[in-house]
Amino acid sequence: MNIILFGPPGSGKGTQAIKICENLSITHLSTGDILREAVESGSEVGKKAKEIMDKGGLVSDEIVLSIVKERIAYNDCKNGFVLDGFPRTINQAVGLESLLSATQKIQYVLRIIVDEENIIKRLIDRGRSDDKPEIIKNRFKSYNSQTQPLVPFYEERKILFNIDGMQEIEKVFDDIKNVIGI
Ligand code: B4P
Repeated sequence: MNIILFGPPGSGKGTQAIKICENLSITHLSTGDILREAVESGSEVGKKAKEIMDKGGLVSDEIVLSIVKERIAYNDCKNGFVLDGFPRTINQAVGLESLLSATQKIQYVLRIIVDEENIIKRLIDRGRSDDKPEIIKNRFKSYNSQTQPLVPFYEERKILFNIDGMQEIEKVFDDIKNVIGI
């Protein structure tokens, strides 16, 4: 099974991706985690990414697509994967369609819905380096202008499913299990 987890920053994509992957024994691909690892390693990609992530912007489509292209070709993705935080722009979504092979179709795009007030509270409580009020504001701006347009894109393909993300973690997971039939 191949799944995309979609939603605003801090909606719980990473939290639910871990649970889905454990349950189905499939691979978790988080572009946020991969980019943070690149930042830690101090690589050229990491240096470019850090500047943008520190401001709450989106890393370039070119960088993100090349990371996903490389990673999705690994053997551990053959049985299925959860894309967590990718795609985040129409360009990335179009790029993803062209790099998936005929046997690697996306079956579900799960859109986790949480309102802004709840998210701000969650992120402030988490306290990651990009969870500061000014940066969170910019992450929302990026989401609304660049990522939100993916909703009609996936609605047209009839694979978008809305999940109420303002419930306890286990309840959110129960709703996901119902949608994907596990
Ligand atoms: P990400 O790492 O994707 O992070 P996120 O959107 O903030 O978090 P997520 O939705 O996964 O929330 P989580 O489960 O952690 O992105 C970080 C940055 O990387 C971006 O701003 C961007 O710069 C860059 N980037 C990543 N992908 C990119 C791409 N494709 N293109 C360009 N740039 C990209 O949950 C948050 C908190 O809420 C946690 O503390 C969790 O415990 C809590 N929580 C979760 N579910 C809850 C629930 N049901 N109730 C209460 N709390 C809950």
